[in-house]
Amino acid sequence: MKTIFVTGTAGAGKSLLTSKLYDYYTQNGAFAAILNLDPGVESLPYTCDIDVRDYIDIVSIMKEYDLGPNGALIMANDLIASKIDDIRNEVERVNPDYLLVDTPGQIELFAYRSSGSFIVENLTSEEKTSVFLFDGSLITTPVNFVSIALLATSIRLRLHVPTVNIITKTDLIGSKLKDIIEWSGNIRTLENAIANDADGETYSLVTNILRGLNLSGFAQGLIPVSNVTGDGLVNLEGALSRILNLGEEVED
Ligand SMILES: Nc1nc2c(ncn2[C@@H]2O[C@H](COP(=O)(O)OP(=O)(O)O)[C@@H](O)[C@H]2O)c(=O)[nH]1
Ligand SMILES: [Mg+2]
Repeated sequence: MKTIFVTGTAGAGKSLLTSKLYDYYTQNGAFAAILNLDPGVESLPYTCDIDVRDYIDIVSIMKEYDLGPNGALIMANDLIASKIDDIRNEVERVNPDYLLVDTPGQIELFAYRSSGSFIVENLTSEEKTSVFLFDGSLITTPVNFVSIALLATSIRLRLHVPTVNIITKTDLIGSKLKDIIEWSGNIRTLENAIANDADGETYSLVTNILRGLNLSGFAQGLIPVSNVTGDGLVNLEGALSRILNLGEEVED
């Protein structure tokens, strides 16, 4: 069983991508299953095979502990870790080739509380990877691009798994996609774009951050994907395979 954690900022398209990856693997003859880790979500664009909402109920937490929705979400995410044995048993019963894990809408609840990295570490001992979604509609300026890259790097530090970076919503951003691909491939082009876009103080801060990020190859191979048209999914699957299957891709 190979596990793929789908991460990214709120609204970046994690849940929709999870459903598209599920369809992609299923249509290509692989056995895929979805684990929803978002206790607060109301509707999802797929049917879950394993659902954390079967274990944790936000409304009861709000009532029982007299919490508002945000406090209850934080508590719910921490409680998930205490259900890890049950969740793992369910995953093992289903035992898919590919387990797709949709993470909570608010990524900070998952990545920056100890429960997230605990779940990533303890859900399975087999191959795992993560996909980080750069929301295409948020990274249309070079400064925003660097700030999301910083977040992606910070989350990678927290989760400790190999990560494939992708841009979503490419169907919405038109010719901006070409700029973003250029920024991601060439630090000089990105620095020039920041110089044209930002004041001196911002330029100095962002370019210093950028040099640090560049050393870690932060945006190498940023893959453009549209969850609506399906463009780029084949490239994403190829990149995931290179990590998970040492290059052996699912059959076409
Ligand atoms: N046009 C377009 N919309 C998208 C894409 N990915 C997600 N969306 C929409 O963006 C919104 C948030 O997506 P969702 O998957 O719920 O984001 P999540 O919070 O990261 O799980 C939904 O209305 C999706 O239909 C995409 O690639 N293109
Ligand atoms: Mg979601």
